[in-house]
Amino acid sequence: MLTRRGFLAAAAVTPFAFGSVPSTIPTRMPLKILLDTDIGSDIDDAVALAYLLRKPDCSLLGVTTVTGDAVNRARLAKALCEAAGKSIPIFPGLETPLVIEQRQVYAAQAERLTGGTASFPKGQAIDFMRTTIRQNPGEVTLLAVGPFTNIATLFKLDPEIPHLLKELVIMGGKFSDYPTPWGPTEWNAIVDPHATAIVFSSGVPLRAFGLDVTWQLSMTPDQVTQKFKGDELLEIVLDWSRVWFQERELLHFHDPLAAAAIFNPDICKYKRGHVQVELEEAELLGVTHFQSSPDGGIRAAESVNADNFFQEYFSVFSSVDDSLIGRAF
Ligand SMILES: [Ca+2]
Repeated sequence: MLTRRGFLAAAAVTPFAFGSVPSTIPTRMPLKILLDTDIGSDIDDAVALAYLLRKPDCSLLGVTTVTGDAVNRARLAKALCEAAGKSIPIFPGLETPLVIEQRQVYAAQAERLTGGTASFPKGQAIDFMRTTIRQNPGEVTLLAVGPFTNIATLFKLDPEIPHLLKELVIMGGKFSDYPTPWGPTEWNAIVDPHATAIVFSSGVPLRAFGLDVTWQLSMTPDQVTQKFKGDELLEIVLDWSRVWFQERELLHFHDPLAAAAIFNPDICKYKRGHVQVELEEAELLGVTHFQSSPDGGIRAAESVNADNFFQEYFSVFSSVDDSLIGRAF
């Protein structure tokens, strides 16, 4: 008979041998993640980072920031990492798009930060990503949830990187006609359209979560206030969300969906195809034209199970009221 001790030992060695194991035991080897983020503008980057920091089988190898005010974005990331008791390498990245003017200049949520100014390595974000991926060939998932300037620059600098990644997972683009307020455009894709084009044509194993799907996951300020209480990280995010809610009525879980789907891909259904990025028509720069194809290298989310997403997201925060988990908002 298998004793509890034997069960735990066996589960640790052969993690997939059992249908159900205690939640304190990782059910698989930690996944190696690099996060590239424009934390500090939309609040959802912080929501995603809190999840990654609490996810037991997430090995967060580092955080790079992108778009204007990159140092303040790094400060925000550092504040959450430190609150989680984790020492994560953080590098401010590129602040200017490859060709066009920067439209995302400030990290507004940095006004909520207290304490002194931290210092960060300067001009090393791309080298950091490159070195980390080369040291872990085939093992790193690069999660990009901001405009793609850093990623495109990395791919241009070292064209082998797309083939050394386990996967590039992005929040960006729009891949159906699902109604959203800005027509066919999506912010991450249009802020640096030339970078977006480089990423989609790189040949990297790419899973994309577009605005047409992420738009379907949202909470009101009251719901956020209710749900984000009881966990230190979520309470920090709740404080920062007040800056966001000064101008917006909802918190959409764009970036958290991409993060959660790394660990639980079945939250979404996907369609395979090719993406061509608009670089000709001035009004449509950065629009992502999706074409279905069974041999396409891009998997774009085409639907999301909201109940399953919220279940996965809040499951990592042990202090959140279980009775509220699994409700779609
Ligand atoms: Ca973002």
